[in-house]
Amino acid sequence: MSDLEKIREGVLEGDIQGVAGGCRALVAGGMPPLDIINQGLIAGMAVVGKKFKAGDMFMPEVLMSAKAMGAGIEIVKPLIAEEDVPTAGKVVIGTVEGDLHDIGKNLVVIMLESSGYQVVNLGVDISPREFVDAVREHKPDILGLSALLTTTMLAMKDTIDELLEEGVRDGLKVIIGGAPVTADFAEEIGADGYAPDGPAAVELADRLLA
Ligand code: B1M
Repeated sequence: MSDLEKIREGVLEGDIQGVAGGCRALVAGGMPPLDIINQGLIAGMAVVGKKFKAGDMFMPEVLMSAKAMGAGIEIVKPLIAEEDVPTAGKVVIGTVEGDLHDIGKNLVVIMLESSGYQVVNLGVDISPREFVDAVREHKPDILGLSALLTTTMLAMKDTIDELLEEGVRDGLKVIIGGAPVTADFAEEIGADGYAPDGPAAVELADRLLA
């Protein structure tokens, strides 16, 4: 097994020590940091996403993989200039107004970051106005809205309406998720897509930005 294969395998197995040690060894051996990230860490995480979708991995294992990947990134990232870090795109994400649930949204953030996205996590109870301000400030490719309550789902529509009214909807992809949310609801409120979980959110983001 090549050293990069070991990193990919370590990410898949959620082997934090193994991935960290493997990355250190590759850095010491002179491998370019971006190769370690792209061909080792991100490639490993892509397999994790596919296995989760196929039902061959479960969320706790996915989280361990994300942690292993994070351990590797911590070692490699300081060695590259910030602007050279590969980014799949920028995502601003938050839980909508009136909703304090953030466990699932934070899992989605971990998955997006592990897959190369730069993520600005606004937190919970974010008003339509705050989302608009964040879009103006951070200029993301994607805005992610999370809601766990049937009552706060409606704030997703308010947020999209506010984006339209404020003229910041053009060129922005809006994705939504959370237990009560469906693909039909996404269509109804004018979102660009719905994802049922973290790996699906990554797949959706990749598809929307392709
Ligand atoms: Co609340 N709660 N809660 N709660 N809570 C639910 C959601 C509920 C279904 C429980 C129930 O009654 N069976 C119910 C909602 C009923 C409804 O509206 N249909 C409910 C209620 C009623 C409430 C309160 C109103 C209770 C009260 O005070 N009377 C209150 C509301 C507070 C508020 O938000 N204003 C409340 C409070 C809380 C706590 C604060 C105690 C706590 C939240 C802690 C926190 O998040 N920091 C809490 C919790 C933990 C839950 C349950 C038990 C678990 C939610 C969770 O974390 N799931 C939940 C019951 C349940 O779901 N079984 C419940 C695990 C998480 C990994 O899954 O969040 O679905 P999930 O995220 C998934 C996907 O949905 C998706 O990916 C994630 C990862 O796979 N996803 C996205 C999520 N966001 C996404 C965004 C995307 C894409 C995918 O793109 C942008």
